[in-house]
Amino acid sequence: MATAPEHLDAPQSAPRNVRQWVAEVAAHTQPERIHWCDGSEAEYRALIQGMLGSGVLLQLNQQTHPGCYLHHSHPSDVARVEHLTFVCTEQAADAGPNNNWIAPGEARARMAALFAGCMRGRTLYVVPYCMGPLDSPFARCGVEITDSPYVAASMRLMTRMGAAALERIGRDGTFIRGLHSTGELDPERRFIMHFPETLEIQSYGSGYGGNALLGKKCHALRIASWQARSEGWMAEHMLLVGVENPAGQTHYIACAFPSACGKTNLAMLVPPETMPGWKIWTIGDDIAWLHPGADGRLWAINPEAGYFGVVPGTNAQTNRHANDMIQHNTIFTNVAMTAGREPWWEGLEDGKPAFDWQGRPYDPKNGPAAHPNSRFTVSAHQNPSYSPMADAPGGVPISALVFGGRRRSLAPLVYQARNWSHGVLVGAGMASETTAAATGAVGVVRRDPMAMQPFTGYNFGDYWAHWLAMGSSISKPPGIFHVNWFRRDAAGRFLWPGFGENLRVLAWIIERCEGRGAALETPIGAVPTEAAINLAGLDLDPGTMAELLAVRTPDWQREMEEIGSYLAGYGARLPEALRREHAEVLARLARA
Ligand code: GTP
Ligand code: SPV
Ligand code: MN
Repeated sequence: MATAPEHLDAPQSAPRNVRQWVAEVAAHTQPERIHWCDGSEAEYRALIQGMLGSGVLLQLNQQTHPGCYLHHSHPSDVARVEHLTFVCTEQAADAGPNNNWIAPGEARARMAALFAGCMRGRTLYVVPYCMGPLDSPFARCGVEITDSPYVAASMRLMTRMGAAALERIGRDGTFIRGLHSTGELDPERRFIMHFPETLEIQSYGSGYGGNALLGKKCHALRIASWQARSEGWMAEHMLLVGVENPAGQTHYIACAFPSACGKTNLAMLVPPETMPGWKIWTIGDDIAWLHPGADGRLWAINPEAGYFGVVPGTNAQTNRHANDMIQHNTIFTNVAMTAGREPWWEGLEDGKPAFDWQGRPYDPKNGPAAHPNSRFTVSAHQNPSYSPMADAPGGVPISALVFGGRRRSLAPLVYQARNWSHGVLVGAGMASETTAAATGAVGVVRRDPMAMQPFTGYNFGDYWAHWLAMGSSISKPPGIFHVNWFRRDAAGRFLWPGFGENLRVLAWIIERCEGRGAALETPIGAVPTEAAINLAGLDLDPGTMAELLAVRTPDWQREMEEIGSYLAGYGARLPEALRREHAEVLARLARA
C-alpha cells in the first residue's frame, strides 16, 4: 500500500520536497508506522523506553549511571566497513583510486532491491538534522530516514535534530537525502552508498555508528567534501580545540588524526597540574568544516553536536573530563558490564566485568571484555570543557593545522612544515597503524592522507589540488604541523606519556604560530630543540626526548620513496606542485 503524501502525519512545517521523498520511500519500504522526529526530550525518552522494552537497550545501574544504557550491536557489525562503502559517481575516475566505485545506476538498482519492503512491521523514523549551528551560514541540513530507533536516538545526541532543522530545510530549499535500514544485519547484504552528484546516501544492513548515523561520516565528510570542493571550503576529519595560554590568549587548532588515534582525547585534554593557567576549550572532536574568512584566515565550525567516542582507555587518569562526561545520560555500545550493571572496559581500574560486550558471562578466553571499538554516544553539552564558541555561527579562526598518526617508529613527536604546499605534502604523505574503528587487520601501517582515506568523497588527486588552491585563496594560512604520540621503545612501550602531556607540544605549536619557539631545520621540516618543549614536572628517562625528536635520514629516504610511489598512483590527477614538494624533500634528504 503506497502512502500518499497527505497521509504521512507530517508536521505542518514539513516542506513539500521532504514529504514527497518520505512518501516515495514509505511506498517502497512499506513501514507499519511513520514517525517524524521533533527532537524533544519527551521523544528521546519515549525512544529509550521503547528500546528498553524491545531489548535493543539494556538499562545500566541508574544509581551510579543515571540515564545510561547499553546497546549490543550485532557481533558482525561493530565497526565501519570500508570494503562495503562506495562512492557512486557517473565517472569512476571522479571517485578515484581511493574509493570503491560502482556506477550510480547499478548501485541504485542493487539498493532498491535490498530496500524493497524492508520496513514491513517496523517504524520509519524521519530524522531531520542540521550539521552545524542552526543559524550558521556554514551549516548544512539533511534528513535521515531510518528504521532504527537506536539511530534516531543517537542522532538526537550527535546533531541538532528535529523541528528546528526541519524549519531550516524549508528555508534552505535543499537537504541531503539519507536512507538507512538495518535490514537483516547480514554482512552479505550490507552496503554504504554515496551519490555526491545528487546529494544522496543509501545505507543498508548495518546499525553501527559510522555506517548508520548518516549525518556523520557519510554526510559531513564524504558528501560535504565533494560540496566543499565545488564551493571553495573544506570538510575534514579534524578535531577543533581552543588552547588558552596563561596570558588568557586562545588559539584554535584543528587536528587530523586517523580513526582511534587520539582526536577526542586531544579535543578535551585536561592540562597537567604542572602547567598552571592553561585551559582547553573543545569545539569538536571528529569533523571540521573550514571556510576562508574575509580577514584572510581560515574559520572553522564543528558540524556535530555530540561525540561518538572510543571507550577503552578512558579513565580518570588518562582523561578526567571524558571520564566524568560519560557517567550520566550516555548510550554505551559494546562495552562490558559488571555484576552491579555498571559499564566496564579495559583501562578502568575499578570494578570487574561480569558480562562481555556480547552479553555473555565474561571469560578471558573470549578476548577483551569490552570490544576494542566500543563507543560512547553523548551530547557535547556534557563535556566540562565545551567551548561557548562551538555555537558561534561564523566559527573560530584557525592558527594551526596538525596532522598526526600512530607510528611506532619514524615520525618524530612534532615537526612543522615549511609552508602551506609543503604542509599539503606532509598531509598527503600520512600513514598510520590501522585500528579497530574499521573492520580488518589492526596495527598495520597504511597510507591515510589527511586522515581522510576512508572519508574523501572524490579523487584524492583532485582533493590535494583543492587543498593547494585553498592555501592560495587565504592570505594568512595557518601553520601546518605533524605529531606522533605513539612512538615506542624496543620493548614496545610508548616513549611519550601522551594525553594531558600533549599540551606541551601544543604550547610549542602555538609559540611557532606567534613567531617564537626554537627549532632545528631538518629535511622534513622544523623540529623543536629539546629545550624548546616545556618538560617541567615530567619525569622522562634520559635520551627519551632525543629519540622522540630524531629524524633519521635513511629511514626518511625510504619513507619518501614509498610516498612517491603511492602519489604516482594518482597519475595525471596528482598536482604538479605536490610532485615538486616531494622532489624537494628527497633533494634535501640527499644533501643531509
Ligand atoms: P575516532 O572517533 O575513531 O575518529 O577516534 P579519535 O581520533 O577521536 O581517538 P580517541 O581520542 O578516541 O583515542 C583512541 C584511543 O587512543 C583510545 O583508546 C585512547 O585512550 C588512545 N589515546 C588517545 N590519546 C592518546 C595519547 O596521547 N597517547 C596514547 N598512548 N594513547 C592515546
Ligand atoms: C571513526 O571511525 O573515525 C569514527 C567513528 O569517528 S565512526 O562514526 O564510526 O566513523
Ligand atoms: Mn572519526
